[in-house]
Amino acid sequence: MTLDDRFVATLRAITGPSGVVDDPELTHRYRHDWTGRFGTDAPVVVARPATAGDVAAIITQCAQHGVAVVPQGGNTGLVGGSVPLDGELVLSTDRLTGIDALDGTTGLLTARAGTPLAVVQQAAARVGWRYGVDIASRDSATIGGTVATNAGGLHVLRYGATRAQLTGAAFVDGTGARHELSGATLRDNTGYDLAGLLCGSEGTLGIVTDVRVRLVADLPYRTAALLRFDEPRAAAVAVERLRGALASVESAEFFFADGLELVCATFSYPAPFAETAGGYVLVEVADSDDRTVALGTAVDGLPGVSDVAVADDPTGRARLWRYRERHTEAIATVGIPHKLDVALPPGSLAEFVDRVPGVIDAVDPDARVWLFGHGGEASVHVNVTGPDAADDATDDAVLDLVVAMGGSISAEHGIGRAKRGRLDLVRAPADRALRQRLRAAFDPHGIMNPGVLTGSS
Ligand code: FAD
Ligand code: 2HG
Ligand code: ZN
Repeated sequence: MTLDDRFVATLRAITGPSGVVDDPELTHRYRHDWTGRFGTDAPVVVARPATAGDVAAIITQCAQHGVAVVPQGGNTGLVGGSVPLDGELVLSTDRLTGIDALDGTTGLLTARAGTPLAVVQQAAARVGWRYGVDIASRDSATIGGTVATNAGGLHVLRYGATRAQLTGAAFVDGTGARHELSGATLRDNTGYDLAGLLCGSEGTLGIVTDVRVRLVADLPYRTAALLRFDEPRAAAVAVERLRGALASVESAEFFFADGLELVCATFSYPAPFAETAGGYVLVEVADSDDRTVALGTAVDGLPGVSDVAVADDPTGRARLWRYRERHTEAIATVGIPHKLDVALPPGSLAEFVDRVPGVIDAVDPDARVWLFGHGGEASVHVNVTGPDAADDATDDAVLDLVVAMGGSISAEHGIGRAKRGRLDLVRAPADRALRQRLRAAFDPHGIMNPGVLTGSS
């Protein structure tokens, strides 16, 4: 059904006048994704409920009238899953904000879904804890969005992705029914883990309205080291070794000289070393004692290291991290990127890094390839600039290589619209059918983000 005036009036009656936006100038930011690859110029209606009760009332109306809904948090997703490309209603969580419970003794925190991740992190720090997930989009990405995508990021190696932090959640399913999933305990083994199921559901099972997470200890000693390798391949081999080298490793990231040069040119940063060539590894350790010496020993054991920069104070560490964290923004200045966020079986990162440029060159010799990511877990962000936004040839070539090597077509960003046609590569028919039945159990009317994970959820 189209969103006619009568339905919009119904929404306004639920949310109040400021809770519905349909002025095209004001809806622009809800209609286009962060990458610029996915978006629409068609008229769009955005509902901005301020309470979980209003979310339930809106979804009830949508279910009754067959109106499809795209949930949206910070709209920083990188797979086109948060924008309304087929006339859906956008349900934004931007008024569902705030920390509702925070216990500095037990390390449990409850936040409303639209709360920015950075606000959750700061709240945890105020009571002497940390939140285990960190991503560069922390200021805009919401805690609900990180649940819906099962966001990974920079500390997965030590603390796991979002699913590992979640002890409970509240959500509204596709019929408008509200569900409270406890979360008052650190352990809960009473049957199906429904909160865990919401992680990575990409808005297809319902709207997450509240999130309960466990916090992690705030470790006072933290050291980061940026390593340069003359040989790019040596960096890819080394970054994978760091996972087992030290118990205190929190991040093991990698990138290459072309990405570093682009970051430095885009943001006018000085180069970290006299020479810019080869591959780079950024490793950070954290513990209750200083682990700098142990980190030095681990680095000494890595073949091919040619330069090292170390920092153990917040400013110095941030100076090293900016070379890695700002890749996404820097690449966006080159053109609309094709983003393939993939994982390889452990031990095969170097082989993938060797092979992927040739595979892309064979399809599009003018394309530029940028490789970086969470190398400690063989998780790679293959960014391709040059091909038209709608041209999937290079995407397909990269994903075919990943599948041939036994990898995963998404390590952390999800499937969204960008990869929905490729899920069949990695899911057997019986598996796909089971997932469809599960989806239908939460969303019997098929209104929840129907454009993502389609056909193969
Ligand atoms: P949105 O983009 O608004 O939505 C993402 C998906 O979740 C959509 O399918 C949407 O429908 C659904 N959704 C959103 N909120 C809800 C809700 N309350 N209930 C149900 N469904 C909902 N991701 C990583 O995993 N690791 C990274 O390191 C990382 N770094 C990034 C760096 C940059 C600079 C940028 C721009 C993005 C990065 N991302 C990363 C991607 C993105 O930030 C994450 O996927 C994030 O979790 C999305 O949160 P969001 O609130 O912006 O969600
Ligand atoms: C990161 O690790 C993010 O920096 C973004 O997941 C990756 O831009 C990308 O492709
Ligand atoms: Zn990432």
